[in-house]
Amino acid sequence: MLDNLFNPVVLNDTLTLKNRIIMAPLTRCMSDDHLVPTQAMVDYYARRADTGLIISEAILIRADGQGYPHTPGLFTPEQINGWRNVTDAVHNNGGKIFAQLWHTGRVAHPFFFGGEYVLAPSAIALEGTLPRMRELTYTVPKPATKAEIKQLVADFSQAAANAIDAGFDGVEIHGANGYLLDQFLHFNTNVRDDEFGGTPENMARFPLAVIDAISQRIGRDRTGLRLSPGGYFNLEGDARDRAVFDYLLPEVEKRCLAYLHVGIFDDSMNFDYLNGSVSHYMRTHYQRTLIGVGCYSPQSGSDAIAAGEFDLLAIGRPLIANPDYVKKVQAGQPLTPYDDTMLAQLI
Ligand code: FNR
Ligand code: 8K6
Repeated sequence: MLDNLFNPVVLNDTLTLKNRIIMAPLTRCMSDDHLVPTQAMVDYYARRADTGLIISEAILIRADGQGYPHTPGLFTPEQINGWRNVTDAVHNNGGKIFAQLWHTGRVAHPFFFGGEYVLAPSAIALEGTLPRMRELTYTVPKPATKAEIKQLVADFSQAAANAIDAGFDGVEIHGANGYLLDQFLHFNTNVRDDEFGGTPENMARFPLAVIDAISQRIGRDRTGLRLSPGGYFNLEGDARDRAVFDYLLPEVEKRCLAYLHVGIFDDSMNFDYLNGSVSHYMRTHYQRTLIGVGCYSPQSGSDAIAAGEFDLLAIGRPLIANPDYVKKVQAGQPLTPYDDTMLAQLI
């Protein structure tokens, strides 16, 4: 009884999706040395065009946002052209694709862009070494000045315009998983005492400025957002974060975006300060279209949609293992299990 996964869904006047299965954003570290998408990436995305919506792997809005090798960008003409090949191929196969716009903040490393420092809300370093680059430790970031914050807003907005130029159907603002926007939203990473820190209104100011700039630039119908109220990746949650998201979610709801997307790897995780799972918390505070994610099977995802826990189901790792995920689920065929060795290659 998975029928509800295959109902078309109207997001707004601009966008209708052919089913409720969304490809989750998945960083694959496969772009070329200029951070341009390759032909292998074109083919990889084109093979997944039967999902209701593909959300691209996180894409850098500018060079100093880079924290992992070979993650693609959307800030040079070559990168925009490279993405046009991807969006054309997806559209030719009848699919839709959003670009996930990304700046890693303190998770960036000067190694990648030849800079002197990385920007973040506050001078609090992430502990440990970079994944896949074990010899590099994270640096103490430079707290962004007001002028630098203004420039970041402008660069997010420009990247969104570049995404539309490149043929994307819209963008998802990456406000999740401990990267730059999320760093402003958690007390663990934001100890500012100016208008960007200290209170929920202040901590939400920069993320809301990015949301407003992008939705004014390309239209709110084409703007989605991913958030992680539970701190679980690249930063630690704090009971005080609850008030930040209690304030932010109604503010986001007022802005009538295309959707809001849960940022989590496993939705069975419970957070004391959210009184349960992240999706449950977000559903309680947000009534518009919500995308759930995190270790769901077709059955558990379909059940969660039927129970009203969220409206659309994003699938990550199973779509790495099964390019034909939608077809297999629809035909009741067994899925190939995911394992981490599959990250070495784009199938
Ligand atoms: C991710 N995830 C992720 N999230 C995001 O917002 N942007 C990204 O670029 C990535 N990249 C990424 C790479 C890899 C290899 C994995 C496994 C995950 C998180 C992803 O979107 C999703 O939330 C989780 O994978 C949970 O869903 P599944 O895999 O359990 O269906
Ligand atoms: C966004 C880019 C990152 C690419 C690396 C993703 C690697 C995924 C491996 C799964 C790790 C799961 C971490 C979940 C943290 C839960 C902590 C309780």
